Amino acid sequence: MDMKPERIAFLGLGAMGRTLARTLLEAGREVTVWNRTPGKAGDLVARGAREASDPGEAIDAGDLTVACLLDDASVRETLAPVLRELSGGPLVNLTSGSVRQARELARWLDGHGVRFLAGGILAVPQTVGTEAASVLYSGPRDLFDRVAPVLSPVGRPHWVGEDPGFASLYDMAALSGMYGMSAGADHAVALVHAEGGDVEAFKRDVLRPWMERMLPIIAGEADVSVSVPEEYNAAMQATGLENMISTSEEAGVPAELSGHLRASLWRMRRAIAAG
Ligand code: FVH
Repeated sequence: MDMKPERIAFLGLGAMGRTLARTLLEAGREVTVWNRTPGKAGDLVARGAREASDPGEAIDAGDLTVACLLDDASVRETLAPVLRELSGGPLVNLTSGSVRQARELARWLDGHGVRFLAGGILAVPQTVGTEAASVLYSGPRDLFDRVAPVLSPVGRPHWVGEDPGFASLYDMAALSGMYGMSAGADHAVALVHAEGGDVEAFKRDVLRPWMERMLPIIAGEADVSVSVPEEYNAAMQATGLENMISTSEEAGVPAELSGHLRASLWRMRRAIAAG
């Protein structure tokens, strides 16, 4: 692969795609953009991007193609007519999708001679290009080593393995953790609100400092097994969870929000039953 890192073909100018393309331009990359619906490239063109009228024209102008589209279906729809242009060249897909979709996409592209790196963006448009952004990649390590310095301005590159499904896997798993934390915080606030507590003071003085102290422990001890560390008193923990569920029921907080408590209680009871 003879890649001049600064020449990037960028497919997809949604909220995320536009931000990524702009960040790469600002970092001095040469970017040719394409979007299905014309008219979204104006500010990028003003910053020095070239606008292509179809994906093939963009791919021809770059040494590295990056796709950031809505979903797997839109990626396939966009790439199917231009597989010949892509052949031999590297493609990075920063479109979110499932693990199976990423593996099947990799097989499909491999069958057409396209060198492929799967990606998962752990950022929102507002954090792209900042310390808070990272991008997960999976696929051939040598390809990652070449591509990572080119795309690093958008977010810290992090390779998670050869399996093309792993970028999606780690992305979706990390998001699941985040949504779980968010559901937990919503539940806590709903309890305080339902019982007449001062929600703002609770968030500021109790919840936030508590969650900050607990985060390293939660992240470090998360476990796929249902076993409980020896030092835990499982019966006491189960009683604590029952108290949390009773508090929710008494406060009339919707059961959906306490689903994670019931799941934890189920795990704890299984661990107790297993001795
Ligand atoms: N925005 C975010 O906060 C999240 C952060 C984490 C990662 N996601 C994923 O990034 C992908 C793109 O997200 P986005 O925010 O840019 O999404 P939209 O603003 O909705 O833009 C979608 C683009 O996809 C194009 N598109 C849709 N369908 C097709 C199709 N059939 N063929 C070709 N292009 C298609 C759409 O084009 P248009 O509607 O303007 O013509 C936009 O360029 C996504 O996977 C997130 O999950 C973002």
